[in-house]
Amino acid sequence: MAKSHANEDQISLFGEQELAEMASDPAERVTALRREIEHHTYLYYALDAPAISDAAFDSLMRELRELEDLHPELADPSSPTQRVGGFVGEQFSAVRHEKRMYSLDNAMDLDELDAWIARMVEAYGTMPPVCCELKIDGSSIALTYEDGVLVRAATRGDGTTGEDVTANVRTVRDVPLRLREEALGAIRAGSIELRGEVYMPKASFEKLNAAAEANGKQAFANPRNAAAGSLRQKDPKITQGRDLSTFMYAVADEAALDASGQWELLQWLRDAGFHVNPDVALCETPEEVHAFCEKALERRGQLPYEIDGVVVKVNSFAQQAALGFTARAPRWAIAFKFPPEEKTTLLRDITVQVGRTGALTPVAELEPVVVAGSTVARATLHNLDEVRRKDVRIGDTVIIRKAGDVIPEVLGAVESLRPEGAQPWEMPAQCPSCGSGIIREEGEVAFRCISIDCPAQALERLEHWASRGAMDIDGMGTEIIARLVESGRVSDVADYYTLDEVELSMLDMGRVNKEGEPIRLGAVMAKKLVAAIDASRTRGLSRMLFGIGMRHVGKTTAEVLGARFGSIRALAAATEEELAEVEGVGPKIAHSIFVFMRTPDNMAVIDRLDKAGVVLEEALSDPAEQLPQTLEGLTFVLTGSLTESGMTRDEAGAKLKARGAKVSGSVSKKTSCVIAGEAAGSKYDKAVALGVPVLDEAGFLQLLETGVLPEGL
Ligand code: 0OW
Repeated sequence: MAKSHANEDQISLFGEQELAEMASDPAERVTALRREIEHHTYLYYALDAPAISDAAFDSLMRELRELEDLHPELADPSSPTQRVGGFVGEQFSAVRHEKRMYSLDNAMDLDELDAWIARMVEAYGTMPPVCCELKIDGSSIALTYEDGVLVRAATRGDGTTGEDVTANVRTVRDVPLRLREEALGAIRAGSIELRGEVYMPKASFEKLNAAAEANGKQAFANPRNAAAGSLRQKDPKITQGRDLSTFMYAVADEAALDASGQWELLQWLRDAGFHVNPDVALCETPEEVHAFCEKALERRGQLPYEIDGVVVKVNSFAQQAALGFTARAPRWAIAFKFPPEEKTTLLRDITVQVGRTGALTPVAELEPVVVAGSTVARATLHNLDEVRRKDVRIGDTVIIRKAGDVIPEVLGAVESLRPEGAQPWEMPAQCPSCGSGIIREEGEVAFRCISIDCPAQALERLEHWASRGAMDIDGMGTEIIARLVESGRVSDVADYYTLDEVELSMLDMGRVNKEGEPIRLGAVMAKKLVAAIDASRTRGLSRMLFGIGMRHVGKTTAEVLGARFGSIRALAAATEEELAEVEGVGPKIAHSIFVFMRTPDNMAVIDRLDKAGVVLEEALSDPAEQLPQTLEGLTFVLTGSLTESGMTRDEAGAKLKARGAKVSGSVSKKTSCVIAGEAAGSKYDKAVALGVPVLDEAGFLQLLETGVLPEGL
């Protein structure tokens, strides 16, 4: 290949004469085109200094594609035409990071930043030179190159294990598929791993969300989530369309590169063809660091990408090595986080959302306002206590805050701007989703809709009823339930028992096949489902009481209630006092059951279950059958997992209670014995510290056999 006389201001890598010579030999021409295209990619993305127009660039790409199509023998995965690959398999394979990808300790204000600087001064007598960089609010990425060719891209994951997203990252236009020749000399090993941030520019984020909302799809909360989500697409073509970009800033192992510090590293990254953020400064004094941070904060709104602070790093790699790392983060770096940004806007209305578990949440409907880089039009007001505490009223001018990119918060109202006659807000008397009554249990902040027929809660309730621990309707998964609800065919659990095979087989699954026809559940699945629904009729009262979803009635309480009352009629007839007397059922749970049984909608559903042949009885636990209450008066605590018997903690607890024992969640001097399964945690340590007897799983199983604690425990 002709010697290249690369220098930045030349348009082309090659002289006219050389280009002409290459026209005859396709291999030469292809290689030259690849280098030329990489060169212009470098100028455009790494230096933000394009030398030719997009149209000229596209024509070079077109010629290269045509030549490669004509000469498959010249194929090369690192060619600029090979950015978009095929479908990624179902799962992304796990990638273990040889060198941990640390996070950063935060300085939430200038004082904390100065405290970090003081620690550096203490270590070196004076502030060592530090490199200040903008803290890009994106998704971290690790890129591995072997002999200068990109071989793998991985997400950060938990810092130790990430996901292989190579196919998707190859589509990010400023990620070089091959490092520039000039930079290879500084690499000490054949393989090198570089790290940086993948981000989505603000404009692309707004466009993407507008399109998502237009299609009734879930919008992303912020550009960082959008970047992370775009990296994890199964289809690289979707990633390619998301307009992602990178800023690279680190090398995994400094020993792999001939560079003495961060400033030099960033320069090498640029020379190697990477996109490096231009807003970098090498600072010698704390004042310079402050000035960089203030300037960054001022410019934040104008930048085309989101930043949430400044990263300050000790520049020298030798000094970095001497300072080392804590478990979480390097000692030689700190992230100065920008203070939360605040704006005012009009509180147009307060609406109420009904969550999947029936909780009613007040929501502030705002005049849209841009806060910390993204538009805010709604913000949760959490609950009535919060609305009262902040005393925000419809029509108020309110103060909104967003700390970085997290959920916006309503801080309060500007009283002096309050419209005449604005009244304190009241929680509606009925559930906005179904019109039923709402209650707030004492000690609870949330108001809840008490109907089990409430559309907003339908999905959650229907899933719970069908789940393994409840009525266990095999195959009745979330997608099918969602389609049954959306088709209006099922709105509460009793509806399950009215479904027939034919209509189920026709259920529209909300997707279309290649011919654009709706995909339906089908006869085979419908047959299986109807059989599973039938089988669920005879699960018995306890499982039904757990499945119907009374508040505070979990699996164990349902079992105790089933054994004590034997039928839904007897349970429904019980007074609050009778309920509260049952072992493990206190006044709060008794009240919840009592109110539940006196809500017409709920009894209507139970009547329909009864008529549908769902068994609502079960054999009373005959006191004579009761096990000898040999553990009466003893209190046990369970910790760790009972791997030998596979018993859950609930099941183990029920077995102890069946022998008269009490089971508590925390260890104290009053604890009679701690059952410590595998990987027992702090409760075990506390038992030892307090001298509380401990039984391992084998000892526990023996206890269940004999019904008494081993001698001398
Ligand atoms: N987000 C950034 C950024 C940066 C690394 C090197 C070792 C530990 C932190 O712009 N400019 N420089 C670093 O340096 N990290 C950054 O982001 C980190 C990655 C994971 C958590 C932070 O977001």
